Amino acid sequence: LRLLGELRLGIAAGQLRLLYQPQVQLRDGRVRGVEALVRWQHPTRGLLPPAEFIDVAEQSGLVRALGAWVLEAAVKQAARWARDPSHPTLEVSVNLSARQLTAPGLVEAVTAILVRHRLPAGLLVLEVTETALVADPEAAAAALTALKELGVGVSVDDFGTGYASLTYLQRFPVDELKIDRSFVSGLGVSDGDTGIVRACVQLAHAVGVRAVAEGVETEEQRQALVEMGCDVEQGYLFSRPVEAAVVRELAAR
Ligand code: G
Ligand code: G
Ligand code: MN
Ligand code: NA
Repeated sequence: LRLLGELRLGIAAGQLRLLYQPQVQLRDGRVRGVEALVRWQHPTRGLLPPAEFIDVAEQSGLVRALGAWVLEAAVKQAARWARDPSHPTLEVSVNLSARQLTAPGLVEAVTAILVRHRLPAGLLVLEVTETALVADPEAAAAALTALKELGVGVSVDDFGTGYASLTYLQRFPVDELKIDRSFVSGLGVSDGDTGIVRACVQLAHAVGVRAVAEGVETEEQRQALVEMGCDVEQGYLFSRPVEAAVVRELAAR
């Protein structure tokens, strides 16, 4: 509860930060986009990762204020990159909590932020989890359909770890599957994990969406993904989450 109070004040006081982790096209090594990852610069406890405060925020409803801050900051940065002719255009992926996805007014809020910063909708991708989709399928389907009409991309995060059935791939208009890093970490080591990753890539392509592998840490994992025809990698092998200024350098090379 103390943490919750501090977080409420911290959001108002501008203590949240965003780091960005590059997402790289396996075809040509080009940085296609980045995932925005929130951090809290706590006045006494240092830079806190989301594991330390997202759950508390989610349970209390404060996650809506946090989510609104993250969307605003990420879109603002994406618009800055989009105006900068010295490096390629970057898509920016933003994590949505389950509550954010189905809260009334999400689509209006996203629209207003895109307009305010003049960001083409196609440069924003929203990451949702399977859990968020099954929690309230009707509301989720309505939100995703409206986001799709707006031109915003939708990605299913932690794919393979949730409880959604495959029918939701037909029901929900998604553009990308992010294969959970628990499977990617076993690539080449565990036959089971290798088979799961291959099946996920094939499934993504069968329904006409992009396959992204998260948590890619070794050259062996990358090679296996290239052979499977996976589209995009994200992970420590290419880069940890970094400041916006560093993204600029990584994308330019
Ligand atoms: O950044 P890190 O690798 O520690 O992220 C840990 C978890 O926190 C991930 O599951 C990620 O989806 C989640 N997360 C990171 N940033 C945000 C955010 O802005 N909003 C929400 N809801 N979750 C986030
Ligand atoms: O759940 P979500 O996909 O949003 O999680 C992103 C999280 O994964 C962030 O906490 C990020 O720091 C972490 N992450 C990103 N790349 C790697 C990696 O290569 N290895 C590990 N162990 N974690 C990673
Ligand atoms: Mn994510
Ligand atoms: Na994930």
